[in-house]
Amino acid sequence: MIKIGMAVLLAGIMSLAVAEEQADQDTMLDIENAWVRALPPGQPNTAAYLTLVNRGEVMVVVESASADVADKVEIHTTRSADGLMRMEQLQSLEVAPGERLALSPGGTHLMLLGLEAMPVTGDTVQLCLQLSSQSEVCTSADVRKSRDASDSQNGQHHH
Ligand SMILES: [Cu+2]
Repeated sequence: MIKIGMAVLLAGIMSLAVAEEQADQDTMLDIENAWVRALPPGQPNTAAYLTLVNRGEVMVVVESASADVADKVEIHTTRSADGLMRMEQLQSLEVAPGERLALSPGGTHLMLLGLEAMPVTGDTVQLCLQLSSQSEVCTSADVRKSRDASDSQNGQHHH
């Protein structure tokens, strides 16, 4: 009886070790502080913001994104050209090992296009990022009208 117990335990430890190894080779991308901006109802699109943290040892490339409330999600960045702020689509986002990449108002963001309905404050939106390693990382994003107090302590307000 004792022998069988040990064998089962060992098998359990070994499969755990294999799973961890695969996670290391794969990607170690964390998503923090994800939120979606609640705009007035009727708007077809809105933006989502989040911080990507690469805790692994290889470059992580985000190739696309999706959200449960939108037809399509694009990666956008904001550039000023001739005094106007314009959004441009990016094909991918690269996060180097150890890097924190913040997507925030006025800069890079995820654009949620073709909303079924505008999410409202207090809702959560399921956001997923598809990586070049063929894996997917998901998070639930809070819906708010603007950055919360802890985010606005740097004194910047972008609209
Ligand atoms: Cu945009």
